[in-house]
Amino acid sequence: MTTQTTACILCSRNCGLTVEIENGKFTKIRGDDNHPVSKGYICQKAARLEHYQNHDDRLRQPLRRKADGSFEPASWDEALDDIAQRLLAIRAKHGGKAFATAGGGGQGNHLGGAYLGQLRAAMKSRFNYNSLGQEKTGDFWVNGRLFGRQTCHTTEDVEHADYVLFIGTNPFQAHGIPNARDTLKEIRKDPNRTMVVIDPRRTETAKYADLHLQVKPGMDAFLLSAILAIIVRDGLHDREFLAAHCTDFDQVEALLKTVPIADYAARADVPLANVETVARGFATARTACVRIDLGIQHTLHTTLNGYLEKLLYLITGNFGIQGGNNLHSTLIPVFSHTDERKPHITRSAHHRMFPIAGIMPPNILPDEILLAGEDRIRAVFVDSCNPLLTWPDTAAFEKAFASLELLVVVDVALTETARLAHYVLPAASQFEKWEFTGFNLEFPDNGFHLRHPLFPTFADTLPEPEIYTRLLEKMGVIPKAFPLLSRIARLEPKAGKHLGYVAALFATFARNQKLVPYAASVLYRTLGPVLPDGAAAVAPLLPLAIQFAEAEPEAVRRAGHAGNRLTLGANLFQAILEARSGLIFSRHRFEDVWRFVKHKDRRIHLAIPEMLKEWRALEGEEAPGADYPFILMAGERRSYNANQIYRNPAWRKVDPHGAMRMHPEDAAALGVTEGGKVACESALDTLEAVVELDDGMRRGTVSLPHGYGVRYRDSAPVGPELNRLTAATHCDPFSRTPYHKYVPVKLRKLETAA
Ligand SMILES: Nc1nc2c(c(=O)[nH]1)N[C@H]1C(S)=C(S)[C@@H](COP(=O)(O)OP(=O)(O)OC[C@H]3O[C@@H](n4cnc5c(=O)[nH]c(N)nc54)[C@H](O)[C@@H]3O)O[C@H]1N2
Ligand SMILES: Nc1nc2c(c(=O)[nH]1)N[C@H]1C(S)=C(S)[C@@H](COP(=O)(O)OP(=O)(O)OC[C@H]3O[C@@H](n4cnc5c(=O)[nH]c(N)nc54)[C@H](O)[C@@H]3O)O[C@H]1N2
Ligand code: SF4
Ligand SMILES: [Mo]
Repeated sequence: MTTQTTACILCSRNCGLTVEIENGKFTKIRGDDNHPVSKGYICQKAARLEHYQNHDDRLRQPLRRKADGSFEPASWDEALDDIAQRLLAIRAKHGGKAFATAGGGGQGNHLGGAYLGQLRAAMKSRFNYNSLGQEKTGDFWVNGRLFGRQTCHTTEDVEHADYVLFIGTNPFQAHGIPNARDTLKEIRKDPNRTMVVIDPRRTETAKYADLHLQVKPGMDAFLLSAILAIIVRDGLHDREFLAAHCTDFDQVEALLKTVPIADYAARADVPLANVETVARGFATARTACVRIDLGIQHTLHTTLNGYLEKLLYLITGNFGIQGGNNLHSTLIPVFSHTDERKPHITRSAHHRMFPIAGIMPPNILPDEILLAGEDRIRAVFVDSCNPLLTWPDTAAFEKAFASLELLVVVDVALTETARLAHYVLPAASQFEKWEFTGFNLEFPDNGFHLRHPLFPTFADTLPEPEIYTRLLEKMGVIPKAFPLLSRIARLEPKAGKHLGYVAALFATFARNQKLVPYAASVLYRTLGPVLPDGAAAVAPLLPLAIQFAEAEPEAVRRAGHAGNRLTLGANLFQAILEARSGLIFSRHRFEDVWRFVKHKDRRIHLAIPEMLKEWRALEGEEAPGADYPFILMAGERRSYNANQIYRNPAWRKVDPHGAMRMHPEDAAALGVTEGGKVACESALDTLEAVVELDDGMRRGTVSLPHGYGVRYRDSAPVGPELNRLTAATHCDPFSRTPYHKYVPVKLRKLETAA
C-alpha cells in the first residue's frame, strides 16, 4: 500500500487529494490538507474515482474500423502511419479548412491539449471546436470588448464579499467556487453577510440564501435590467469609480433610464419589492460580487446576460477590490484572443461563424460537415470529449460523423463517439501520466497543481504527448531528432537551471520559424528526457513559467519564489515539478487588475454597440409560443453526475435513472406520481423519463440531469440522452451557444407496467 497526493479530475476546482493505493486500485481517497487552494476540502464525487480509473469500457489498444463496421486491434505504428497518410492526403487535396479538432481537455487534463493544438497547426486548420464554445464564449466575447482582450477573464471573491449574488448557478452541487459547501455555510452563519440566489428552482444553494428570486426561465435579462435600472434611478452607482476607470457610462445610463422597471420585473415573474431589495442591497453593500454559470449561459440572451451581469459589479464599483469581481493572471493559456472584426480571422465555411477566444461553437459543427459542399470539414480529431452525448442534436452528430472521411477519437474509454470512429486511440488515464489543468482562475493568490502518475501505464495505452508527437513525426512536420538541443539539455549542469537549453531553443526557433508551432513536442523530445521521474511531457511548462515570471516578477516573488530576472521563471518551474500538493505561483495586489485591463487607456469600455442594440430590443420581444407548455432545463448538476467522466453507472449512490424533477401540482395535472413515467417531446425527438417530485421547481418548468445516456459495456443508454432533444439551431444568435436550459417540451404520462 502507498499513500500519494493527486487531485480530483471531476470539476474545474481540481481539489487536492491524498489517496491510498493497493494492487493498482484506489483504496482510500480523502482531501489533501496541504493543497494550497482546497486545503483538505472535497465533495462526495471524488471518493468514487476508482470508477474512473478501472472499468470495463477502458480502451486497451488502438482500434481500427473494418469494412463491416466492427473494430479490430491495430499496433500504434499501423494506426499512426495510416492516420498520418490520410491526414496528409486530405491536407494536400483540400487544405486546412477540411480539418477540425473537437475537445482537447476535460476537467482535469489540459496538458494533452497543448500537444493536440500542434496537429491543427500541422493541418493548417484554425477550427478548434470545444465544449467551452457551448457555454463560456459569449462571456469571453463580452470580456474582450469590456477589458480589451478575450483572454481577460474575471473571477469572483465569494469568500470575502459581504453581498454575494449567485445567478443561474448551484455551487452546492456544481462547485465552481473554492470549497463551495464550506463557503456557503460561512456566509449563512455570518449575520453581516447576504446571499441572494436567482434561479427558477429552489436549489440546494437557494436554501442557504437570505433571498431567493425564483425567476421565470430565460427571463434573466429582464430581471438584471430592472436591478440595474433601480440602482441608477436611485443614484446608487459609483460615480467616482465610473469616472476614474470606465468610458461611455452615459450611454448605459441613458438606456437604463428607459427601462420599464415594474414591467420587466413582472416579465421575470419576480415580486418588484424583492427586485428593489436586491438592487439596493447589492449597490450599498461594503463589498459585493456576482457569480454566474450555466443558468444564464445556457438560456435566452446568453451573451447579453453576460454583459448585464458584469455591469452589475462595474457600475457599483465592485471591481479591483477584495470581495468584488476581478481579473486574474494566467500561467497556462487555455484560450486566446480572436477579434472577429479583424480581417485575418478564419470563418467557418457554411455559417460564416468566427471563433471567440480561439474557440468554435459545437452547435454549427454538423452543418459544417454536412452542408458546406466542397469546403466542408472532412476529418475530425476528437480528444477528451464525447460530442455524441454532450453536444446539441445527437442525431445530427451521428449523421455528420458517419459521413467523415476520417474520424479519430483519443480517449480512455470506448465512448459513444468512439464507436463511430475510423480509429480509436487509447490514452493513459489521468492517474497514469503527468497532468494538470489550466483552470487556475484565482485572484489575488493563484495556485497550480502538477500531478504525477500514480499507476503504471495501462495495457497498450499512451499519454497524449507521445501520441501527438509520434503522429507529427510520421507526418514529417517535425524531424525525428534534434541532436544539438538534446545534447545541450543532457550536458547542462544542474546549476544551469536549463537556461542554456532555453537560449539554444530560442536560437533554434529564430533560425527555423516553421518549428515554433511545434514547440511542445520539440521540448518534450529534447528537454523532456532529462526531467526527473519521467516528467518529459511537462517540458513545455518551462517556457511558460519563464514567460510568466517575466510578466509578473513581483507577484511570483510575493508567492515565495526567488530568483533574478533570468532565474525566477526557471526556479518557478522547478518548484512546480517538486510540489506534489501544488503551489501558489502568483500573489497579486488588487491594483494589479488595472494592468490586466488590455485596452490602451487601461479603462473598461462599458458601451458595447451590439449589446446595447440587443438590450434595447428586449422591450419589443414577444413571449414564447404555447405549443410546448413546459420548459425543460436540460442538464442539471446533481450529487451524482460529473459530465461524462464516469461511465460505470455503479458509481451513483442515488438517481440511477436521472429522474425528471417536476412540481407536484404539474405532476398531478399530468396524472403522474413519484416514480411514474412520462414521455418528454421536444421539436426534435421524444425521450422517456422517470418523475421525481420537487416542490422547489417552478410550475411549468422541469429538469433533467446532465451526464447520463452512457452505453456502458454496450448496454442500452442509461438515463436520458438529453441532446437528442436539443436542436443545434436553438442557440444564442451571437455566440451560437445552446439554450440547453430552455428547451420547450410537451409531457405525456406513460402507463407503467405493474
Ligand atoms: N455535480 C456536478 N458538478 C459539476 C458538473 C457535473 O456534471 N456534475 N459539471 C461541471 C461543469 S462542466 C460546469 S459548466 C458547471 C456548471 O455549473 P452550474 O451552472 O452551477 O450547474 P447547472 O445545474 O447546470 O445550472 C445551474 C442552475 O441554473 C439554473 N437555471 C436554469 N435555467 C435558468 C434561468 O433561466 N435563469 C437562471 N437564473 N437560472 C437558471 C438551474 O436551475 C440550476 O440550478 O458544473 C461543474 N460541476
Ligand atoms: N444538454 C446539455 N448538454 C451539455 C451540458 C448541459 O448542461 N446540458 N453541459 C455541457 C457542458 S457545460 C460541458 S463542459 C460538456 C462536457 O462534455 P465533454 O466536453 O464531452 O466532456 P466530458 O463529459 O468531461 O467528457 C470527457 C471525455 O474525456 C474522456 N477522458 C477522461 N480522461 C481522459 C484522458 O486522460 N485523456 C483523454 N484523451 N480522454 C479522457 C472521458 O472518457 C470522456 O469521454 O457537456 C455539455 N453538454
Ligand atoms: S468534484 Fe469538484 S468539488 Fe468535488 S472533489 Fe472533485 S474537484 Fe473538488
Ligand atoms: Mo462545462
